[in-house]
Amino acid sequence: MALLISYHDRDTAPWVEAFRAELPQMDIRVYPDVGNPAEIEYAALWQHPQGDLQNYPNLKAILSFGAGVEHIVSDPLLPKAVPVVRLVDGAVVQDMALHALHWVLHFHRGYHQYARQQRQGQWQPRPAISPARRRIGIMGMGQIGQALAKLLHGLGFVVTGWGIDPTDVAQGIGYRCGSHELEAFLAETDILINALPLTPATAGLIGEAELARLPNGAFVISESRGGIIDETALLTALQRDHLDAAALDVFAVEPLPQHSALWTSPDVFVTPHIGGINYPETAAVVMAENIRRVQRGEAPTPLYDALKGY
Ligand code: OXD
Repeated sequence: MALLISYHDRDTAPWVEAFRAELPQMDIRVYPDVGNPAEIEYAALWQHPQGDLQNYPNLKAILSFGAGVEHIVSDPLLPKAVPVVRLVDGAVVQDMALHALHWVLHFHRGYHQYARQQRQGQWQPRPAISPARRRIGIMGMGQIGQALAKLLHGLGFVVTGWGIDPTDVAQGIGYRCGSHELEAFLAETDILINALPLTPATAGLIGEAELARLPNGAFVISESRGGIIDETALLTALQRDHLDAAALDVFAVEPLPQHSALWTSPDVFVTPHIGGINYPETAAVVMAENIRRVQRGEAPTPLYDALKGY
């Protein structure tokens, strides 16, 4: 019985240590030192070499190192009968909420403008509004969206979520759902936050027409996946001053290509997909518990749902 770790571009030593602490009986292998492929029963993956999963005839579960699983399910040779398990770790949920909160406060208080003013040696307090007059729209009300909504609502912001399906939200938080409510949701959003998973239903969801629905001077924060907000349309809306600024942590292509105009736009803040940090000491606990569930004959959770696309 072995667990294979295939974690693209990461130091796997802390992960091996964390999994050993959680699963002392498990033989842990790190790709490409797979050993006998027939012994691999579990695979923990982030951007594995496509087609590789075909080599393990006794796989019982595939565990993602992230909440998103498109890096796994896009593999055309994915073994269809093996469950794919998303990673929902409270520590990452909290980090993602804090990442978005950072940018909300940054834009809400105009710190991006003060940074510019400092470079020009300009002492000029700017007009400000209270949180109670700032409308935050969160696309995607999964665990991250819900945690963020509660945090922002608690700070006095006006918060509305949007999602594809109906869902329950905490008291005081608004919710709109479905494509027929997207326009209205965007029209009443001063700071738009993208916390949606990338699925066939969300790919390219926010293009030129949708960005045009946002009020003049709106802000965009994207932290779940690129490919949902059209980057060219976003740049155009910023250049035309319809939008004020954007903070992007995720991109259609990662790493963000050197030639991308997003790097040099004065209105765009680029971070390299660091919104949620994956800590081995918390994530391995969640992933190991899922492995134990499979060993006990129970379903791991949350499972990738091919119909929903995440
Ligand atoms: C994730 C990520 O999917 O880190 O969790 O992007």
